[in-house]
Amino acid sequence: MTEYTACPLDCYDACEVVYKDGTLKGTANGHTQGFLCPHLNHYENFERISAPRYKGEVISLDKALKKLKEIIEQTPKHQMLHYKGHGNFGLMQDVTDHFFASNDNILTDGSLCDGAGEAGILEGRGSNKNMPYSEIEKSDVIIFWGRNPHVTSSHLLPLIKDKKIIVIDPVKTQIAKTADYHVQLKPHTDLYFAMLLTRFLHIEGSLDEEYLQEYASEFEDYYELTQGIRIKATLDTMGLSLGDIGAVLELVKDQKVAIVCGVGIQKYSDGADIMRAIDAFAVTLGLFGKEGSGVAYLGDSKEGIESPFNTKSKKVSKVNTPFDEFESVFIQGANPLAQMPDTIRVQNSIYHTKNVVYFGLYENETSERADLVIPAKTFLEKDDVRASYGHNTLSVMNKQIESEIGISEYELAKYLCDAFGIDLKSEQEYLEHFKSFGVVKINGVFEVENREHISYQEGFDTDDGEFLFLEEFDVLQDIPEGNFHLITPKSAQSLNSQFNRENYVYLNSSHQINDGERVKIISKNGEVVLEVKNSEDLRDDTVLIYSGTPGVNNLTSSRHSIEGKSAIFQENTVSIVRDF
Ligand SMILES: Nc1nc2c(c(=O)[nH]1)N[C@H]1C(S)=C(S)[C@@H](COP(=O)(O)OP(=O)(O)OC[C@H]3O[C@@H](n4cnc5c(=O)[nH]c(N)nc54)[C@H](O)[C@@H]3O)O[C@H]1N2
Ligand SMILES: Nc1nc2c(c(=O)[nH]1)N[C@H]1C(S)=C(S)[C@@H](COP(=O)(O)OP(=O)(O)OC[C@H]3O[C@@H](n4cnc5c(=O)[nH]c(N)nc54)[C@H](O)[C@@H]3O)O[C@H]1N2
Ligand code: SF4
Ligand SMILES: [Mo]
Repeated sequence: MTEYTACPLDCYDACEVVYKDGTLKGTANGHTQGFLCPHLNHYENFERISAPRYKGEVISLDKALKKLKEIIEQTPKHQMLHYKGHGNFGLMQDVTDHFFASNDNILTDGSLCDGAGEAGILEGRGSNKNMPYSEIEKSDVIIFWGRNPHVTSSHLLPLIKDKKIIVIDPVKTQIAKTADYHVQLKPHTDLYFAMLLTRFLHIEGSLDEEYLQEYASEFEDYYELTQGIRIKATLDTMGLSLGDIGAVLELVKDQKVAIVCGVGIQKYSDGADIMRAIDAFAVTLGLFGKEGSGVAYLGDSKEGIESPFNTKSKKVSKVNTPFDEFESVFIQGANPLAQMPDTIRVQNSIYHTKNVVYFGLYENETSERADLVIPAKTFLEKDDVRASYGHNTLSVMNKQIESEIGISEYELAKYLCDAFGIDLKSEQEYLEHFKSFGVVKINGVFEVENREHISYQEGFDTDDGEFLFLEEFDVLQDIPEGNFHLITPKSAQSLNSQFNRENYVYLNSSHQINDGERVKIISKNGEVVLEVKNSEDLRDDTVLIYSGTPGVNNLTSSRHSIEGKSAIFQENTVSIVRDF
């Protein structure tokens, strides 16, 4: 048994791990550099579900599996839903899709995460090929645009020590505090900021003309579009000045620039357009296809890896899933009762589902509602392979320990496939299949073979190889008086709803509400009561509640983004009520 495995969590870093004498450490080679993060450092201290239960009563695993089989048998095929989240990023997680798809049940599509931004990338570039950490490391200047590296990608930090840093974020994040320049813009105004940067780059005569001729010949039309923005009025609404634009342009001109975007920019109905406007700025600077330059976002962690599993099925969206149309739902690696938008809708809808099965590690809102609870094995107790959406490493996850608790995804799928007469290969064959997409590179790192380090060197993947610019946009509207932007970024203490969850609403002190006072936050969709913490890192028009905070999604809407079938967690504005 080798002591090497990898962190299973939904995280850009996808760290490789050594498990020795009962402790987890980062591997010394590669970007992990011997360090993990609080989630993995304390991984084995978090209390997990230790036994299956049905209707509140503890039962044996055998009985739980029989019960599951019975539920599936008794449910009409199109009333059986498999809802899968991102609790574990191992590629073997999808083995259960194979069972449910082959059994003619329903799976989900859509995104609670990066879907809107990805749609914008696909429209502009024709494909979503990411800029990996190894290229970010070669840049001179980094723009962290709606991305919080100290919290969500801390292993990037050692790679960018001596670089110029620009941060574009409504919050004065830790990286913003030491950055060369911080643009603390109003939430949901990035589209205008990106378009203005492009317009002024042209005015200053700093375009990469040759590059535009070859790969983005429609630029003049786009420039005309950017002229539709009323500069002064727009900057006033954003809370910025011309000086902010000048400062950013000064730092990026004639440099190798990596624009490192996160999901913060695109949790809006027009998230695709926002991402596309940022891409357009990068195109205007000629950043694609060159070493140490480009745009990093959440890549597709499965890029370059073919699935061996059958996943062909009818699908319903995971953003506004109509649970009430299903007699039974099997929920794996997810906590939809906290993490889906519009929790009140979700609660009302899932109330009508006769059999809710939860297959996971921890107790939460969803396990509490579930009729049948089946504990999973942790990543230390099963074999797997994972890839990353931040870099190109393919990590083999070797089982480290045996445990009496729970069942792995493969074993559960095997039980069901045998029971329903569906073909399933051996676990080893699937693991070998996934490993076959990797190759050892000169630096010794095992990487996904078909992923490029520098993408778009021969132009874009659109029909004619050219970048496709946005053709229209809506004029910036300010939010109603007395309302505030709600932003819901990631917390350092939790991974969405896993581990230590936050319980606060963060406000700027201009509200003159003391720490510890409980206030009611209200949106069009619902309300939540939380204790206040003041933070000078916030703008006075912005209310912050971290993802994973119980009740945060009472406030969010289950509408989809215009493109990308994605959730729009930050579209709703909120008001604050005291003395309720
Ligand atoms: N510790 C920890 N790590 C995580 C996670 C976690 O929950 N905890 N979750 C994982 C997951 S699922 C994901 S998808 C990634 C996401 O990781 P990130 O991409 O870093 O995502 P967020 O923290 O949601 O948002 C990043 C930044 O966007 C800013 N922001 C919010 N609204 C706007 C806006 O309108 N414009 C701009 N310019 N910025 C804005 C926020 O203030 C925040 O600093 O992190 C992963 N890693
Ligand atoms: N308001 C707001 N809501 C958000 C977000 C936001 O920024 N703001 N972020 C969204 C984003 S980006 C994402 S990705 C989603 C994430 O939403 P979810 O995918 O629901 O993620 P988690 O809350 O981390 O819950 C994961 C569950 O997986 C289970 N689990 C962990 N490991 C395993 C395993 O090996 N096997 C099995 N079977 N189960 C396991 C754990 O018990 C845990 O309950 O949330 C979204 N919701
Ligand atoms: S930084 Fe991310 S990948 Fe690394 S140990 Fe922490 S959660 Fe896992
Ligand atoms: Mo995510």
